[in-house]
Amino acid sequence: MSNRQAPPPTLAEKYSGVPARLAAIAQDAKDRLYSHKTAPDSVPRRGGLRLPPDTSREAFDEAIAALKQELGQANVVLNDKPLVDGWYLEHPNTHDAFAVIDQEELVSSAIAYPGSTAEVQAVVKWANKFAIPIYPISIGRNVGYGGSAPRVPGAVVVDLGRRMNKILNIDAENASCMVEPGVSYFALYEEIQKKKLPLWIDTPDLGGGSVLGNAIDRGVGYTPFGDHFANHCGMEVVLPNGELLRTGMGALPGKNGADNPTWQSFQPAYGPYSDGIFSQSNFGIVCQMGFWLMRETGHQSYMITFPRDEDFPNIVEAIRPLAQKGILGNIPQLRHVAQELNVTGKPKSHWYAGTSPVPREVIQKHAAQMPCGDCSWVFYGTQYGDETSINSQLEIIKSAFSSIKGFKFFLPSDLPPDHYLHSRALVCSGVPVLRELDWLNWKPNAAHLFFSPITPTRGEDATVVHDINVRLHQKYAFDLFPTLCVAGREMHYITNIIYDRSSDDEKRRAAALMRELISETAREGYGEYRTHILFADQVARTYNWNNNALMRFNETIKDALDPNGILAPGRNGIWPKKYRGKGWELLGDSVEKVVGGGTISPKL
Ligand code: EUG
Repeated sequence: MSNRQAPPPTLAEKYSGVPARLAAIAQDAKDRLYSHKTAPDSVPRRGGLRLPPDTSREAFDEAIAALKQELGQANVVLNDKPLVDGWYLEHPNTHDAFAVIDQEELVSSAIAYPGSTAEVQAVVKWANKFAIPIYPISIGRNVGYGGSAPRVPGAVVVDLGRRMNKILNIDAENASCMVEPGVSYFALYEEIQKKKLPLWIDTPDLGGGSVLGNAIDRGVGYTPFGDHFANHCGMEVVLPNGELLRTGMGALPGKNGADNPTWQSFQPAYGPYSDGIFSQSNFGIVCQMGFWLMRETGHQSYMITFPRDEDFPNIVEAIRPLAQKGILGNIPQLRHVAQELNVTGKPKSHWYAGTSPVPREVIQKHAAQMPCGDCSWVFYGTQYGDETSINSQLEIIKSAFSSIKGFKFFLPSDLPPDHYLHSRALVCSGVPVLRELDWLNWKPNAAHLFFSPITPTRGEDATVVHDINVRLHQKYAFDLFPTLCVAGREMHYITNIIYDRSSDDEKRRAAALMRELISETAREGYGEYRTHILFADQVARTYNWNNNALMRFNETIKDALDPNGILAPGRNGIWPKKYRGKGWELLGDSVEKVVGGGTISPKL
């Protein structure tokens, strides 16, 4: 690579850095991404410091001075410098690095860095006293869903990860751990290797995220422990009034002031199971969280290709019984062959000269020359256990797919060393990597949005959602990149909408595409499991059965726990009383309308 960028931070240098084993890969990824960048690193701020809603500069300065008293001068920083998007390993905590609307809209006024749970409580009490909204982030790598950006412009971002990044415990006997918000998958993995423990972590496709943050956003990984929220055990939470709560067995004090010995062993304890309300919500700040770890085991990843686009429903039908019987022990991915092109890290222009979506026959022509061959769907699976067991599982799987004519089975040894399957094999055995960053070489200045509906694992339902995606991606002229994470009863049908963040036209189309995807799939009865903060209002309002009973319930909880409405207003579409009915909700075409100019911040 001719243009060498400054080296990305390593884990030894920074809690959010990359392990030494991936330093060279990270450098290459950075160099490649920056080689496509045509936009400047930053532009001068037009608006200057963005104040919290209804706050004068004078009141803000007084509040900030008080916060500095609590946390120390160095641990409160004004967000008044030019905004730098950076990239995955050097990401901002000031704004959404993948801004869809004006870069200066989803911005904080300041960033606070608490160093302990007690300091988080102090920040919360401060926010109540000064009526300033706060927005907690763990590491801030919720890429494609808003990153580290607050939903309310001018909120104070509480960056938990920078000073709260300890692995508090790894219990090798119980196969569990307890972490703070700033512990990344990379950091947890490296610590377990260092201690030579026979344990696996579970990582999502990219390893730089927060273990705690991903779990409370109900993210997904790819070992048998891939449901991150389901595999957590115990939380310590600061409530919006500053009170401190332990959930599960943690509520029962251990002997002589110790933590309860079963805090990481038994999830629900006694009484209502409260943990769920602290996921995808704005009801509390999770400062510690326990996780179950998997015992290491044998594993074998493989790839199966299917020849025709129309095989799609039959593939889904074949997967369902395999998953329900537990033959598939993890969450496999089913991808369209278009992804075989983009996971090479080569730009779209390498494959196709036009600006329209790459035509199907062009994808076909290229795929025919690649290791996957001319195919349509690619299944990435992994089997677990000892060799004999894996081999018998693989026979069952091949036999199940044999109803689909022309399927082809590949082991990693059948494919060249740079093929994506080798990366999949790492992720599916709990080794966090960076390979998925290659998607972002598709376009110059690339950013992306995830559209993430849930469908039953049934061919008919999956086809409805897929057909909507095919049609609407064509309508808005985006390449369709579906990745399906398939379980026995449901699948996460994820599409990655990749746009050039220097183009208002692309951003407007991406936002319009999202909005129409959400509304069309909802009309058919399907809903998203997670979404970008700009679409949270729309998604939350699709869950409106019985006159919005669920949202009214959430609002009741919100108002009881957070009467002043200081904690992450608008997160997951939940607005505190103070904000409701004043035009904060982004519904209809309000996101598209403010692309290229305008504000999402009405008067309170
Ligand atoms: C992916 C999967 C997700 C998600 C975002 C991205 C996969 C990308 C299952 O959830 O939310 C390759």
